[in-house]
Amino acid sequence: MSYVDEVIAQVIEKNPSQPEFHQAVKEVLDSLRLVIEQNEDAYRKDALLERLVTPERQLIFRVPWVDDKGQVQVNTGYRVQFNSAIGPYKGGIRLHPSVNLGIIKFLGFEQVFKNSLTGLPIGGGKGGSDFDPKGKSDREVMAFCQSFMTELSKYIGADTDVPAGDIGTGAREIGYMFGQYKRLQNRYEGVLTGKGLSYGGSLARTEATGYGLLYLVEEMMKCHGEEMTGKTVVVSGAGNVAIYAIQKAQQMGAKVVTCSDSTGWIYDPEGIDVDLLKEVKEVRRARLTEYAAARESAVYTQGRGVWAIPCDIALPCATQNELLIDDAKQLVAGGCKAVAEGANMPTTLDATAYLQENGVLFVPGKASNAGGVATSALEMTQNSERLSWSFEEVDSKLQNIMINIYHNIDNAAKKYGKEGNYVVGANIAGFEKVVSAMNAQGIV
Ligand code: NDP
Ligand code: 2IT
Repeated sequence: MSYVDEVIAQVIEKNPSQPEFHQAVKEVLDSLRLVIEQNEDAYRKDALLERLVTPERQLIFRVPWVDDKGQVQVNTGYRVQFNSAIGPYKGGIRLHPSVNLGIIKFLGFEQVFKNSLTGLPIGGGKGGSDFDPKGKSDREVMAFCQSFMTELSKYIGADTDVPAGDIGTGAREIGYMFGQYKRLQNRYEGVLTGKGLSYGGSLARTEATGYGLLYLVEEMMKCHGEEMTGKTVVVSGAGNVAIYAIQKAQQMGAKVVTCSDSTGWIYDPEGIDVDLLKEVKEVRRARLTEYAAARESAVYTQGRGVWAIPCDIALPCATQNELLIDDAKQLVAGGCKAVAEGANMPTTLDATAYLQENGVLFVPGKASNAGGVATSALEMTQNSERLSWSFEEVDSKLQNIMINIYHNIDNAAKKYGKEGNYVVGANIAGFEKVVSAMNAQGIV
């Protein structure tokens, strides 16, 4: 059995009931075969792959808090500090009822390669809890965040591990967590990113993941002789990533005709009204039915369905495994030319293969959604030098980072004879830097 197959089998055996983690490891290791085969003996002797798929540290803790009725609730908190070869652990905190150790491990594993691709000095980690912020009062959210941070604060720090937002964790949650960290540690430091602008946040961090996604897509289209103007785009999700992806796509002259949330989706042939979407989701924290109620051109349908709409470009921006093989078939039938992941691992392995086999340009999330964490790293830099850069400065750095990522993954794919396969390109380019740092630091 090849070294890659041996390690994939071991991961499945040693981490039962973690299908998302298995999926992420398979995707990465499968596409690294070309590189690993060239160094198989040395890598095997150093157990390089075993170390790569085993987190440096995994924390699981109890998060008790009191709800508005006086009832004590207990959630589980996680922080997986996956790999610190190239910098402090860095990655978001997901608050969603579906969170479990396997989900946090898949996200942490992906984050290692994503952070490497940014070119910035950040290692990979991820955290979260099965707490559901939906329907909770601000006081309940604060009680949860304070309890979560009371435990987490022992293991993080500006030079150790710097969490940020993800599904269910936005500016409100980051604020409560930052306040509690400062109170417990008596340190005012950049321990979290995605902070509010009044206490050390970076301009453009809110927009960064969605904007970065479009900067990369625009560069890719340009390199394939296409421009964004006039393109029809379908987007899933209606959260932080989706909202700013829609906004930037429209600024580039494309028409975005869909968005979705966990209960249904919108088809708006006149183009999504971003201001209305922001009002419904960011201010009212409401369902998309309220968007449809306020806009005549919009049709709301319960359940899932955005991939059935014919488009030039599809941007999955909600969650993992939301673009399945039948969706991929619909996209191809509808003339889709490019799929770029705003979410982490939204496309299943068979759907990815189908898109690639049918000539669709496909960019994996670890490359195309790296703008969020890259801008988090820029927030860390600003915190360290106790300065704040202008929106334009951060945005132009973000743009350069995304353009560089595209060319790096494109070149890595070409170098290994896989031109146009950005999955291979992203995994190889991300891997090379991490491995070089791991090798230099000895067996740790
Ligand atoms: P948000 O919580 O802001 O938004 C998530 C959106 O996806 C919401 O519209 C939500 O619906 C929908 N959604 C979440 N879970 C499900 C589900 N199980 N089924 C259907 N719809 C779902 O999160 P973000 O926008 O921050 O994150 C979206 C994706 O992007 C995630 O995969 C995240 O890991 C990834 N990501 C985020 C980055 C960031 O900087 N925030 C950076 C890079 C990647 P509803 O409104 O009903 O809750
Ligand atoms: O998946 C991700 O890259 C994020 N949720 C952002 C992480 C960060 O540290 O900004």
